Amino acid sequence: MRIDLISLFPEFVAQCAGFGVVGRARERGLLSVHGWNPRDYAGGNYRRVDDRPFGGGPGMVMMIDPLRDAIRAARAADPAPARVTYLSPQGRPLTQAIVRELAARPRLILLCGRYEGVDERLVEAEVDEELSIGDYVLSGGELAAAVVVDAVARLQDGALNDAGSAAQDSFEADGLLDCPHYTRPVEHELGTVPEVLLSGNHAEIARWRRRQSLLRTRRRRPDLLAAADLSPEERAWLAAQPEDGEGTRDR
Ligand code: 9WO
Repeated sequence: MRIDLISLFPEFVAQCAGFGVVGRARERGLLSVHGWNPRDYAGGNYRRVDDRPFGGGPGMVMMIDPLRDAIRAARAADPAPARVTYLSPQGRPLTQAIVRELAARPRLILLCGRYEGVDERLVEAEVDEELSIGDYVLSGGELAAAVVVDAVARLQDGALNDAGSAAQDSFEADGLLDCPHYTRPVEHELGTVPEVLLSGNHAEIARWRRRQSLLRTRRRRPDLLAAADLSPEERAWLAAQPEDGEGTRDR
């Protein structure tokens, strides 16, 4: 997959994509990340990319032409057509289902705004979809773009060392939260590893993990539970469990 970033700080996102699973995906040639800085396409002695908002008010708005020329340069760098995705709080909320859809495309062009935003005419003419990573305001779209890059990179074939690990993600599998994890030592002053995990009985372990996921999802994210892919047996089992089935900590 090829990802083009339109950003005043493209190296910021590229840096985020330099470590761990994403960095390895790039080393393995599964992913390339290219930055396009509107500043490089801005005219005049001052290379202006922003100007004051019509109608008044605080802050600045990103001008059309430097952004449009940067987007055109990114498009022209590869013959494959690409949609332009704008990261903004006004976008469609990002989900793992959308991540899967993005990860299957050959190319992404991610547009990162700064200041108070981008001239709406540029959005109308060039942007194909708007995505939000959550209901909060950042100082720019770059961190949101880095989130998208990370989430799609790990789904590229061969990015994860264990082929099953992406499929085992609870969101991937069925829209449930993940179960708890434990490693050595078995006995610790903070507690003991649940016995079932030491039993070697893989069917029992799978059932325990699944039930932990169900309890956790009900306690922490009942909204997800409503949409999750549960069997009638699982729904019945869960209904029979007390509501405080996941310990007493309030989280
Ligand atoms: C700035 C601002 C100032 C006063 C009142 C409201 C305001 N909204 C914004 C604003 O949305 N600024 C954005 C900064 C302009 C586009 C890029 N920026 C951005 C993207 N901030 N947060 C995001 C973002 C992107 C994706 N998901 C969550 C947040």
